[in-house]
Amino acid sequence: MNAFLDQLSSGAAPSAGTFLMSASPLIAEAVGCCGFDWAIIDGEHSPIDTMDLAHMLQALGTTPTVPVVRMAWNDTVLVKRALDAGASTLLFPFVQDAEEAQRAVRATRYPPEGIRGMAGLSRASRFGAVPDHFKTANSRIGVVVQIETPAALDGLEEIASVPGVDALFIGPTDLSGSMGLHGNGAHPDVQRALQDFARRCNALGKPAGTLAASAEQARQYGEAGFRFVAIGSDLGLLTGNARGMLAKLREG
Ligand code: 3PY
Repeated sequence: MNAFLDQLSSGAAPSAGTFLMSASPLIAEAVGCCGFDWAIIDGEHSPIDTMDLAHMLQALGTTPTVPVVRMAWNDTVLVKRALDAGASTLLFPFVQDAEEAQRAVRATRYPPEGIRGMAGLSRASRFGAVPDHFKTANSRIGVVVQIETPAALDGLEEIASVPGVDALFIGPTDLSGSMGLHGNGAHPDVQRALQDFARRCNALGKPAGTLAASAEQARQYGEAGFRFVAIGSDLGLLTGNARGMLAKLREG
């Protein structure tokens, strides 16, 4: 009932995505035409607001790439707006314990399972055209929580066991920051933590995801048991290629 979760349960591991940070529906559509299984519309580290989000969802909706929306924070009001705009899979940054995971899940569910506010005329209900929207919407929502600190790793089993937590994503950069390693996701201690995370998620029967810097690293993460891996971002692909091209030109 949820396109992202369906991919995780049926696709060959790992499924491949990328981050969309440019707040551009045109770029979202272009990326969606490249063959990614899914793309994370990044509401945490970009200027994307709710209207940008609605337009980017419209654009991705014309492509086979499934949208995941990363919230700026685990905030009930922001969740309500993202879901009303038509998001159906949400990624929650910086979830620290089971209570925060529970709060995230509850924000995504209409009563009685949760506290999502009810509005009849939203993109989510096709402006009222989806029959029984309020009764059926809960079963279409996917919740992915992001693990970014040693404390969250300590409580991984409790967080993953919260009903409604469908998958877990480990952020190598923030994890390295909280480990005192200054954003160095490639540090051996961070890489060991990632491997352990994937192993434990698999033991719990929950799909593990992360971010890779390259296709080669994404393949290695797949071998380590990750089920979904983002490779870079629209801005990273653009700036990386631009800098590489100019460096080649200027050394020649
Ligand atoms: C991280 O690597 O910390 C992330 O949050 C991915 O964007």
